[in-house]
Amino acid sequence: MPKALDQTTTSKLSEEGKGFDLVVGIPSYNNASTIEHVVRVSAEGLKKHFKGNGMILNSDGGSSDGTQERFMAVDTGQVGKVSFCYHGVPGKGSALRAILEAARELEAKAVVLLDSDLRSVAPWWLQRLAAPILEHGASYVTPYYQRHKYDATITNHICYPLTSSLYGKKMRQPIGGDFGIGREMMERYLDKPEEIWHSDVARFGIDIWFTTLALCEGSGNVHQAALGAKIHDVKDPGKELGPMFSQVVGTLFGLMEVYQDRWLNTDHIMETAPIYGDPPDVRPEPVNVDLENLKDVARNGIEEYWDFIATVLEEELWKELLSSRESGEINTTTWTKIVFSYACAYRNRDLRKILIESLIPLYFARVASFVSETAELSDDEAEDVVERQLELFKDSLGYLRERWKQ
Ligand SMILES: Nc1nc2c(ncn2[C@@H]2O[C@H](COP(=O)(O)OP(=O)(O)O)[C@@H](O)[C@H]2O)c(=O)[nH]1
Ligand SMILES: [Mg+2]
Repeated sequence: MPKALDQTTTSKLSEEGKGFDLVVGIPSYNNASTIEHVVRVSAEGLKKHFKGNGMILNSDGGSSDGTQERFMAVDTGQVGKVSFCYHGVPGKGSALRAILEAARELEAKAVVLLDSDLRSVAPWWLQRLAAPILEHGASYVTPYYQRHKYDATITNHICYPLTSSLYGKKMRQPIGGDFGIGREMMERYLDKPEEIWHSDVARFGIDIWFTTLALCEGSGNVHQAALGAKIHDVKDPGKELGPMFSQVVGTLFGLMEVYQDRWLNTDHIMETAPIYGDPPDVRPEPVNVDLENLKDVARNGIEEYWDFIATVLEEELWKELLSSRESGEINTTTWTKIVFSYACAYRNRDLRKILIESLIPLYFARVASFVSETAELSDDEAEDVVERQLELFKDSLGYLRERWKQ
């Protein structure tokens, strides 16, 4: 029985037929100005690469700007589409749960998820995200984009190095948002207990939850799809990043406990998940960072949480932070140990809120340091810095394991 879909939507879906090769799912919340392009491109992609054997779904969070009307107004020819409002905790995760339930009703072989604020999406993205599943036995596909060196900082400094080193599979964009999901993982996600959908998984924790479960529970391979540039609505880090950071990082840390058997006593050889397709030659749009402001925010936050931070970190590590308190920057070595220490502390449910709050200024300081360090570097050269940071995470797993067992 679907939980995030109402009866009306379920009956509407039952009129559409069953057994589609591909369902494209588009979550939205007030994306009227951008969703039409995503629908048009999806229809084109389904016709061109899947003989039209697919459907397009829109799972909306109760938009007040006419997003659903815009979605429905697009002429998609023979490709069917349905727009609905999901039920449950408001958030991206609930929207995606409803899409997976709908895809199960439609008996789709695979689902491709596309954000409704994408501008760079092209018809061939559908092929890249779905073919590894439909033709090569993959269970799950993450996007592989070329991004500007200052874009995707939660990914670069936490999700990518932590997820890759813990679970032994390098996936460059574990929270990229545009995913391919096969039947097996669809069922696994939907079979999880109801309480999951009352956690941050119902919000922006969904991406890292999808990826981590695919790595830890999936029986097939995980792949990456070369998609070129990701151009979408940019967020103001100062205003909008806080909730997203806490939902993503909180979910990631929480999953480390669930899947500790996968990393606590096992040393993986870290391998890169296969990249499907040639990365197109694109230059991502530059992201501007106000470095002085970032350092200020970092310094102020570190000051505010200084005493609490002292309770999380070992004394020696905390002392290393004395200079960061002045500079508003944190180097890779110190950062790695901070992340590991915080992950260990996160097992204490009572501290979770303040842990994440106090990690945010430290993370800003790491980003500030990265920005200074790579100011004169090209995107490719900055990428080497990200790779070296990942290597350091991997080489420091002993520190994490020791602290975890204390
Ligand atoms: N239905 C629904 N969709 C959401 C919600 N929040 C975000 N989304 C969708 O999830 C996708 C990603 O959100 P976005 O804000 O662009 O996040 P980012 O690209 O990861 O920074 C977009 O398609 C949003 O419309 C929500 O509360 N409800
Ligand atoms: Mg976006």
